[in-house]
Formats: sequence, structure tokens, C-alpha cells
Amino acid sequence: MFKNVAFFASYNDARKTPADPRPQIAFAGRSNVGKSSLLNKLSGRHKLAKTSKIPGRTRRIDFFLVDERFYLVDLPGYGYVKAGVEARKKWGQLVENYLRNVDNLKGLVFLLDCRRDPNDDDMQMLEWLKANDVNFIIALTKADKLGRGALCQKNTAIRKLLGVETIPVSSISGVGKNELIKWIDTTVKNQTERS
Ligand SMILES: Nc1nc2c(ncn2[C@@H]2O[C@H](COP(=O)(O)OP(=O)(O)OP(=O)(O)O)[C@@H](O)[C@H]2O)c(=O)[nH]1
Ligand SMILES: [Mg+2]
Repeated sequence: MFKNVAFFASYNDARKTPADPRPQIAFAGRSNVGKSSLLNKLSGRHKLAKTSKIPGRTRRIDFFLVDERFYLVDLPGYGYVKAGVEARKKWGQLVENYLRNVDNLKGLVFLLDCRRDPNDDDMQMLEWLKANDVNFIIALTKADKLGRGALCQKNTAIRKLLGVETIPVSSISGVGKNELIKWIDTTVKNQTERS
């Protein structure tokens, strides 16, 4: 369990992220996929990261410090069409600059909606993560929206299609929460030991 998760800072310029050697674990995925909600669920604080029914809620890069040990990083989502070309470009660049320049990114939780097939944006992100050797795991979000059988089928299909480890999660039921916390914890511990 994470004992104390606290808002640390919010940036709209990826070059000004915390000058701090502590590890960072980022949350990335399409707009509205459930990044901020999942971050809240993991931290046990419902209103820590701002969530919304309307896509495009997270427009900055938000940092949350966990037990003084590492940061959880809430990234703006990609692919929100109604945001307009300029805004989309800006958020895209913000995320891209962050991912390209961050030194202490030790792991990334890549979120996909369990009811949808990955789209071109998702595939592009996935290829980028693989090409850049980012250590990541896929969280299949909103698992509460599917029955057990359908979820299991979807989970197996996505795992096979993408060739990456997956965890079904729900910010409502809490499914997958402990498993994901364990992955984050292990990732942070391994990195701390190595450095
Ligand atoms: N049923 C269900 N709804 C969820 C779950 N997680 C998030 N939602 C809903 O999905 C919507 C978007 O959630 P957010 O957490 O704001 O999504 P986000 O990925 O942070 O979105 P951006 O900040 O726009 O990139 C909200 O209406 C949430 O209540 C879940 O596990 N189950
Ligand atoms: Mg968000």
C-alpha cells in the first residue's frame, strides 16, 4: 500500500519537471481512458487528481509524491478530437517532450479501455514505448464495465495482440489495484537498488 500520496507540482512545460533524482512512474493513454481516476484509486484519495466525464481534463503534467520515495506522474491524454488542433498539438508535445527528456522515468502504466480495441494513436504510443525501451505495463481500464468472461477473453486477446503484460483494473471496484501497486513497488525498488 502507498501510505501517503501528496500533490507535488503541476507543469505545463516538460523542461521544468522536478529536479530530483527520485524515480518517476507515469500514467499515459488516450483522453478519458481513466488515468487520473486510477491514480486516485491507487493513492486512496478520491479527489487528488482531477477527473472528468468530459475528455481533456488533465492539461498539464501533474506530479504526486508517494511516501517521499517516488513520483506518480499524471500525463494529459492524447486523441481528444474536440480539443481542437492547436490544443491537441500542445498536449501532444508536452507528453512527447516529457517522455523524451525525463531521466528518472523508471516505469510507465499504459492505459487502454478494456471495451475498445487499441486505435492508431494507441499503437503509435505502444511502438514508441517499445522502440525507446521504456519499462511499461498495460492497465486495461474500466474492468467493471465487462462481465468476468468477456473481460478474461479481452485480456487474453490484448495480451496476445500486443505481446505485453496486462492487468485489468477498475477505479470503481478496485480490481487490479493491489497487483498494479505491486508492479510499481517492485519497479521502484529494483531501480533504487541498481542506482
Ligand atoms: N466505470 C468506470 N468508469 C471510470 C473508471 N475510471 C474512470 N472512469 C470514468 O471515466 C471518465 C474519465 O476519467 P479520468 O480519470 O478523468 O480520465 P483521464 O484518462 O484522466 O482523462 P484526461 O485527463 O482527459 O486524459 C470519468 O467519467 C470517470 O469517472 C472505471 O474504472 N470504471
Ligand atoms: Mg486526467
